[in-house]
Amino acid sequence: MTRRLTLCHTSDWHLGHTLHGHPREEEHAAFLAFLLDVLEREAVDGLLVAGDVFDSANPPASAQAMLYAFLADARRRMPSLDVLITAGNHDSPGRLAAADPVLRAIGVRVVGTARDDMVVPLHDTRGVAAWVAAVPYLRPSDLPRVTEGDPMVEGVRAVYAEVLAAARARREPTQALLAMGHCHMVDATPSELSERKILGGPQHALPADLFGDDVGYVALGHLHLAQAVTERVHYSGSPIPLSLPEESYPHQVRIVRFEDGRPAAQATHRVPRLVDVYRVPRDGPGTLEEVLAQLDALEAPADVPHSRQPLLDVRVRLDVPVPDLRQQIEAALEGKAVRLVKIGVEYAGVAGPLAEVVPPRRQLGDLTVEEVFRQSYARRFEGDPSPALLAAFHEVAEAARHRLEEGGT
Ligand SMILES: [Mn+2]
Repeated sequence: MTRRLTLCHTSDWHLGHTLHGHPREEEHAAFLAFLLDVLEREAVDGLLVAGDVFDSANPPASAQAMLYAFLADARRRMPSLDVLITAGNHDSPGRLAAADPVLRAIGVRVVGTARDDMVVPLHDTRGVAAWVAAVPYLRPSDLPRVTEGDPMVEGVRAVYAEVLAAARARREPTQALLAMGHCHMVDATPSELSERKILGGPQHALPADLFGDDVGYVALGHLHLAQAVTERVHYSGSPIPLSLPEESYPHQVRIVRFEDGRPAAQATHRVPRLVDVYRVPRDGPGTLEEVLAQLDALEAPADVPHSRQPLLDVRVRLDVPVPDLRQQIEAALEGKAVRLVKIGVEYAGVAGPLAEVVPPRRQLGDLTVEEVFRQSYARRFEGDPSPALLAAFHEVAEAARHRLEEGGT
C-alpha cells in the first residue's frame, strides 16, 4: 500500500505586529482560524512553520496567548498532527524554544538555535514518515569556523551538511527527507521594506545546492513574497501584508504531498484578506489634485468596526510645499471608514538634473548597519573591509541588536 504524507508549509506570521501603530491581531486570528480549517480539510500530518512566528524577540502576552491557543485548538481538532516550529531572525531563539519540553507532550516541536536537536521526525498513522533537517535562523555564533570561502555561506553550508547527514542516517525507505531554513537564497526577491537585513541577507545569499538532490522539499521562511527557488525549494511567504508594498503579494500557505517518501504533489491555498490595504494612487505617487480626487471617490462601507477598516497608504508627489497637506487629505476622507496609515510625500525636484550632481542627502537612519560600517571604514582605509572583518562586525552587531531586543542592558 502506498504510504501518503501531507504537509503544510507556512512562515513569517509575525504575531504581535503593528503597521504604523495599527494592531494586526484580528487579521492574525482570522488567519489562524483559516489555517486550522486547511489543516483539517487537507488531512495534514505535519505543519511546518519556518520562522518569525513573532514580530519581536519580546512579543506581547496577547501574541504568545494567540500561538498557544492555536496549538491547543490544533491538538483538539487533529490529535495526531505534528507541528514543527523553527525560530526566525525576529524571534528570540531561547524564549521560543523554552516551551519545547511542554509542547512536545502535544506533538509540537520548537527548534530555537543550532544547539538544539535539529533532526526532527514527522509521523503518519504507521509511525515516522519523514525526517526534517529543521534549521532555524543561524546567528554568527551558531556557525563553525571555516577556513575557505565566504565565512557565512560556508559556515551555513557546514551546518546544513551536518544536520542533513544526521537525518539521512536515520531515514528508512518510504520515509521522506526534508529541510527547513530561515535565510536568503541566491536570486530570491526580497520585499521593499519588511525583512530586516540579516546575516544570510542578499550580501551572503545562499546557493540552492546547499540541500542535496535527495531532499524532497525545503520549507523556507524570511522572504515575505511567496516564491519558488527551485521546484522543491519554496518560500511560503507571509500570511498577511507586513508592510504597505506587500499589499499586492499572494498571501498563501503551501500543501506538499509525499508518496512512499517521494514528493508527489504541491498546492497553494490563498489566505482570505480580512482587512484591505488601499494604496492611493494604486501605481505610485500622484499629484495632489489626483490624490484628492481619488480619495473623494473612495468607497468604504461605513458599518465596518474600526479594527477592520481598510488601511490606507496615500502617496503624493509635490512640486511646491503644501503646509496643510494632512488637513486637505483628512478633509477628503471625512466620514469614510478607513484608517489613514501613512502619507508618503515625494518631492518632484529630487528627481531633477541637480540630483545627478549632488546626491540626495541620506539620513544616518536610512543606512543599514553594514553601510554605516563600510562608510566608517572608507573614511580611514583604502578599499573594502575583508569578508572576515565584515563577518566579525555582523557578529558583534547582531549580538548588540539581540541584547537590545531582549530588553537587557
Ligand atoms: Mn519575516
